[in-house]
Amino acid sequence: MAHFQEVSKRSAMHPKPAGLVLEYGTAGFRSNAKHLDHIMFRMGLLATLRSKKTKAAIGVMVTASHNPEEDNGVKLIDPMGEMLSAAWEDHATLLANVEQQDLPCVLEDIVEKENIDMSQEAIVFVGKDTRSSSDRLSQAVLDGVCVLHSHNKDYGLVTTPQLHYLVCCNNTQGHYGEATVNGYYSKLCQAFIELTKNTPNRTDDQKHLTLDGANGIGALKVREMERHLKRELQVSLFNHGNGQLNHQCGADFVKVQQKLPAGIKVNAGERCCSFDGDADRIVYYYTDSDGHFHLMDGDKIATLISTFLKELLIQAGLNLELAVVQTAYANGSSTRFLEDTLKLTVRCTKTGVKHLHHVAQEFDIGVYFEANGHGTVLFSKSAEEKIKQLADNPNTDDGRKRAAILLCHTINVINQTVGDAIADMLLVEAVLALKGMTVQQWDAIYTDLPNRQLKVKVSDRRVINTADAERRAVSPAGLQEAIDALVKNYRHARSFVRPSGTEDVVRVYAEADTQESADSLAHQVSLAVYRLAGGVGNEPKPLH
Ligand code: 16G
Ligand code: MG
Repeated sequence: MAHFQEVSKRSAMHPKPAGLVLEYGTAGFRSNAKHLDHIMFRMGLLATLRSKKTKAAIGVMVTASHNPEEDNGVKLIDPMGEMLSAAWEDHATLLANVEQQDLPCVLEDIVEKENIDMSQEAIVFVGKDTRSSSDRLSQAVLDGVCVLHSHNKDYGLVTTPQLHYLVCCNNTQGHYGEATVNGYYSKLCQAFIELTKNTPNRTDDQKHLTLDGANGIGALKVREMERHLKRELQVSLFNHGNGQLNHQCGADFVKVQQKLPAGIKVNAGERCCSFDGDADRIVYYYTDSDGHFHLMDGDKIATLISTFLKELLIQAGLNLELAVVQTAYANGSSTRFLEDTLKLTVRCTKTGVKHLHHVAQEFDIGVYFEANGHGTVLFSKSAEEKIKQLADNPNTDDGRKRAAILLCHTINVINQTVGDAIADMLLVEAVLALKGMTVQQWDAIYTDLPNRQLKVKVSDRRVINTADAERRAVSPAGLQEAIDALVKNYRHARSFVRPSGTEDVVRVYAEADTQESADSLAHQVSLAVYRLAGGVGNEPKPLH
């Protein structure tokens, strides 16, 4: 226990509320900020152990993303900027829930199990979002880091993807970029300027974008980035911190409500986008002259980007496998377009960024997006090398060279460590500029099938188990058969249910040829869940 004597004393300053049990879920720990002080301290400890184990910098981000202002959360970032490995998620849950007197024992167990050399130096990078609780909570993380005598770098206010980038830069000795926030802006903005510099017909309208910053960190950081863009992109920023975080604004609100966020002023036909509270999600939209709202969600963003990449690969004459990774929530029309029209490999995974990220790593180029706007593009090392060699080869003909150079700049504008609203925004803007495409033309690539998402409360959502990337329910008995029978009554229909990883509910998704059908199917499937999976409260009511 010798290593952890000080921890024992210090942890008394970060008491665990009696009876509180939290789990390291799809996006780390998340709860009301009042309950998180001990979690933060303990994640400071765990990050230090992870750093000793990996002999690399580890990130700790304090944020609750799109949750309301009163919540907060924390997630750990692994050496290459990826999400914490699954085995360590279990350590995190264990450490979070142990009573204070047993904390040294659990730490010893982790050290033993992971064979950690405690004399190894450690370094932990800490970042936070703009929530009023984030300051206090990131101090608690730093307290945990310091009690184990680890080095730390407190980056203060940064977006989640910026911290992922900073960790990756540090651990690749600057190969991925300079490990500063300024280094991030200059890498992305230089690539953006290079991409757009040969689009002489780009009008002022095309250079202008309206952005809803969700009153969060993304807004602050876009302001900071502006001078690097040299007016090649002019952003009208709304919800820049003048209102409440995520309240009637932000990517989650716009995606779920399918309407404009509060607090923005925009004319019909103008291109807008929304970030979420920690700027790792983005959706685009516009309203037409009839006042109809048009959403370009993660599926449409993935389609635009993969169309662009496929064209460049053909122009460059490069034979690299390009694949798109989606979840069950991807609109059926997007999957059909990607497979049938673009002739790309499409893979479906379980919900949660880390699942998509891992599958995308299997391809030369893996585009991954969740419908809710989380996503990025991954290039394998060998794909990057082939592209660079082609761009640098003096014998490459002009057409192929131009395409290879554009691919090089595309690689640099993307944040390959994790989905990044700022990087994705710059990439989408560059693609629209290069293709001379309006937001309306982009929207028209395919038409979404009408769909509906509902939630059902049940006494224990763990009774629902799924298979086939959450598209089929294997328990409780009879549920999948009931869903199959209902789906047969509608045209172009599909439906699935899954237990939420972030809320105590079962989620229901349905799509069909008309909105009425999608609504009716979603309701009937909700009833099946309610009846077969232990629904609580009132029976779900029809939507109409
Ligand atoms: C988390 C995930 C997100 C996923 C969502 C699903 C990350 C960084 N975030 O926010 O990818 O879409 O959970 O929530 O992985 P649900 O399980 O409640 O439907
Ligand atoms: Mg987020």
